[in-house]
Amino acid sequence: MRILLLSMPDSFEHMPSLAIRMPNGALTSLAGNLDPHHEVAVADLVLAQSAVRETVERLIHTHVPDLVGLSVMTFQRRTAKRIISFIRSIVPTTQIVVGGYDPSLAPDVWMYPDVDFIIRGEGELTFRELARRLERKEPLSEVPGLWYREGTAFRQNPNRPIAKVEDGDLGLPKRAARVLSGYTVLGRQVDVVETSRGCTFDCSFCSIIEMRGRNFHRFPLPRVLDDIADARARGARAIFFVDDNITIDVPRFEQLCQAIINRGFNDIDFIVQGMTAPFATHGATLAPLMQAAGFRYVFLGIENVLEDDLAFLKARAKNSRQSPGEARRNTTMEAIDVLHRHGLLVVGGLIVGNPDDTRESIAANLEFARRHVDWPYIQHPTPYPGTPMTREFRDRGPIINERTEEYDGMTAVSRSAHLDAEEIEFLRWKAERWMKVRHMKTVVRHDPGFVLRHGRRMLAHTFRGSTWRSALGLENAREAFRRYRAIRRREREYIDWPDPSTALPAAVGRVPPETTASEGGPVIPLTKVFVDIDELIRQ
Ligand code: B12
Ligand code: SF4
Repeated sequence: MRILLLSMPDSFEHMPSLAIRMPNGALTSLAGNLDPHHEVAVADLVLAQSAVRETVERLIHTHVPDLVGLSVMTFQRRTAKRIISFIRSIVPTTQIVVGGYDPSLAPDVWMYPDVDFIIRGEGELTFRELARRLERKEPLSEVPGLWYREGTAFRQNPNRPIAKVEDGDLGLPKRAARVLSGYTVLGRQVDVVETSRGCTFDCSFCSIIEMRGRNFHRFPLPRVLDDIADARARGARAIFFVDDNITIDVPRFEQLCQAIINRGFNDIDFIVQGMTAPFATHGATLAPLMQAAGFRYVFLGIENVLEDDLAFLKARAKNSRQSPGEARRNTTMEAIDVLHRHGLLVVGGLIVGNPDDTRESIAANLEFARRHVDWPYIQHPTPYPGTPMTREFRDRGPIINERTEEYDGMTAVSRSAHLDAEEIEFLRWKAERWMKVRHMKTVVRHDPGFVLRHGRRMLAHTFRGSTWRSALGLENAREAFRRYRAIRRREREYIDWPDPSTALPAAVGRVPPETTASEGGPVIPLTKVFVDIDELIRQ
């Protein structure tokens, strides 16, 4: 079969595509686990953000796929549906399969005529079986994890059990299947590698538990090293370990660091995410090993610095520890200190705008980020499908925005008891830009060439919406915020194609639209936005 796998172009505020364009690890893993005779192409559309429609059209004409697979997060839902409807307009017979977090956790919204298959949960084995059976024209009713269209209804097969990754059930990702290039973190070619899957915690905002239950599975370390070697041989100079929670097993993490050093892979910049408590507890041995292995950024799931908020987010346990004879204490500062002492940079993951948050509680978190983290990754609580927090939000009623394309974590879509959503977002936006500017010094030291070439555009991106008047305080910051939000809305129009929900009935025969669709106005490529803002700043 000829198979085309696509990840969506949508990116969000903390990952400006000018500086960060990461591959989607799911697609190469799916490709690597298909039977080898299939011809498979992987295209990460974040690499073609300003020409999505043209790129999809070209890929369809070049690869002439029998099956197209899309990987979709919730905030990418609208774009994915538009892309599907566009693909259908050029090749009506191609079969369409969707997978990833949104189709897995909100399958209802994917059961419509343009979609043939929904793969729920882990995808490799289900997808392999689907391709096999389609090719052999065998029935699909025995394929766990698969929902598929039968006439006008969807048949819903039972879930597939979690893969035994420790037993070698899964083959290595197939990076050779990628057909677009340009992956980068601040000018260094970046790749993603998995060392484990799953997490045993149950933070209320996290999708992982509903996706796969509470469990932790380790890939064998020799396989992980082969995977790193493959990414490195293909030019990666930065690698993001996309494990849900690598810090669940610290001794193994330390072995991994040692193995990286032994194999001489420590010329790579590694990025990893984890909880604060393991770093606080084991930092004295773990942090120096990480430093020697080449780790550079650690994404810390701090979530919040106030105990009441941590309780709401169910993130207390992972952020605290208790020594014998002592009261349980928060470990955030200990973790940050030990990482900093060993030259590691902290990306501070915080969530502000929780249902009981006041102006003061948000300010306390923002001030903490300003003082202690290197790069702020501050988000608002977002009701992703199937999470315990979403259920609570639906019961308590604070959700004010159902436009899932804005569920990127940076748009406040719920209010607190004391503040409306827009005010919450404004407070974060106002504080965060300056924290990002401060980090430029560190970036210049590590990647001077990149900053020299792109520094102005990076600043322009961070300050979208601002003018000299607002910078000098001659204009209310809320004006700049209003412009920033308008720019964001336009940026989200990644493909000029109508939403299938509204357009399908009229699109019989599927005629391309003459004008740009959408509430947000015409598509403005990001590059143009940068130039406009540059121009604005020049004035
Ligand atoms: C690494 C990661 C990132 C990275 C890299 C993203 C990338 N380029 O892939 C970064 C840091 C950039 C990131 C950012 C964001 N992320 Co993120 N991220 C993750 C994380 C930790 C791991 C994802 C991963 O690579 N897993 C390894 C691969 C192999 O597994 P997988 O993606 O689950 O794919 C499997 C199945 O889903 C399925 N599958 C996936 N796609 C497809 C497609 C087809 C056709 C098929 C058949 C099957 C299939 O099969 C795959 C193999 O088994 C997950 C959390 C988690 N615990 O998984 C969150 C997660 C995916 N992110 C999430 C979100 C919301 C975001 C952000 C919007 C905001 C945020 N919270 O940070 C941004 C936006 C990113 C952007 N595009 O700009 C949510 C998604 C929730 C949802 N319902 O949409 C998750 C689940 C975290 C959470 N909050 O619960 N993220
Ligand atoms: S510790 Fe991380 S991966 Fe685990 S449930 Fe909490 S947020 Fe999700």
